[in-house]
Amino acid sequence: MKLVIEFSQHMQFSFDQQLVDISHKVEDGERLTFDEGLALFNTTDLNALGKLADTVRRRKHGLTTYYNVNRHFNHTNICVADCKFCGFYRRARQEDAYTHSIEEGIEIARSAVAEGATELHIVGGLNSKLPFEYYTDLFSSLKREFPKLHLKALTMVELDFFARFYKMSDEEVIEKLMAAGMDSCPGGGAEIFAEPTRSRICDHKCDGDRWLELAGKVHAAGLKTNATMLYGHIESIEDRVDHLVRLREQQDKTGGFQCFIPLAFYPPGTALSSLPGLDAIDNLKTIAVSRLMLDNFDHIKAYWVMLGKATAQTALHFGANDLDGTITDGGELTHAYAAEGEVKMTKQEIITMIQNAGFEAVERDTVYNRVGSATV
Ligand code: V47
Repeated sequence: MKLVIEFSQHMQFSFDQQLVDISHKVEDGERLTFDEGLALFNTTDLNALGKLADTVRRRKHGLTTYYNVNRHFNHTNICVADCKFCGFYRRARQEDAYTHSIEEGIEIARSAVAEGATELHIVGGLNSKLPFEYYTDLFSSLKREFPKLHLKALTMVELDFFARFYKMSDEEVIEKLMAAGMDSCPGGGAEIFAEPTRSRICDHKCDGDRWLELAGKVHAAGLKTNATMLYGHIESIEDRVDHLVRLREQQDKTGGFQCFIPLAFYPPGTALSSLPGLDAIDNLKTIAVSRLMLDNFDHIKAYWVMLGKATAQTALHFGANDLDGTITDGGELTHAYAAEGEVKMTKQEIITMIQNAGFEAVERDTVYNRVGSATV
């Protein structure tokens, strides 16, 4: 009770009266409404917003901040979609279109494992030149060579494409990929669910309801998935809050999301390159509002590659409890959206970043089991 009173008194220093009311709900662990989500985004009182999100973050995780040792493998950049925000994809006939062989995938995994990676993050374009067996062979070959390497592979958009293109049921696609070695799914492809915004930036992709439906089916099959939101392009604040509320509703139903990652749009090299991109204030606000709205998500990740290191580190005080990974040598997609051009960190760098922010660094595996110790 004392905490509530103290916290409420703090909030009286806020010049935004709406945050005072919201703070009472946050203290009582009550769910915030759509309109309260809008109010959080619209506040200019960044300190009060950060304090609220930090309260929830500390209640859930104390000082613990997670990172992992991982690597991205982008098997192909050939894609039949035409997403306006993407600087990675190519058409099959373009000179710099590529598809990695399974042997190349194994070599990339080998060097990642040698550097201590516990996770391979595998995503690529929607490539109509590849047979479904490419994926099952890739996963089973990787598992044969590296049985302990966690394959966090394929977005809901890729699974949707497989079901339609290879004419299989969703369940069959999921079952075959799991049998081959898919251990969990990353959160990409969610972009922004709200229409007409989604159609304007990625009209060849499955819609928001379908993305959520597939996530539910993967959860039902027993795998964890992540969720993302691409923001800072042409979406409205209402679109962002709608996205968070729809994820929260899906999580109530199937419970398999382990982590939410707001992805800051990086315009260079995309069809939307004339847009200005994001500033630190909007990035920090989006992390904080995500933490406050997604009461049924355990983890909020500040993805340092897209946020930049300084903002990601600051985000640990705005509700984030995870920085993603060392990435060792990011795949081609990672290079396409890296805000500061950097795609890898050493384990010591990431630990120092967390400790200098006043938190305790914990290495995790993909499904948030602790691995190793916090020192190298
Ligand atoms: O779906 C593409 C986004 C996503 C750009 O699950 C862009 O742990 C910014 O989902 N600017 C792929 N973003 C990356 C992704 C991800 C990354 C890290 C961890 C996890 C996880 C997932 O990247 C795409 C799209 O939303 N994206 N282009 C761009 N120019």
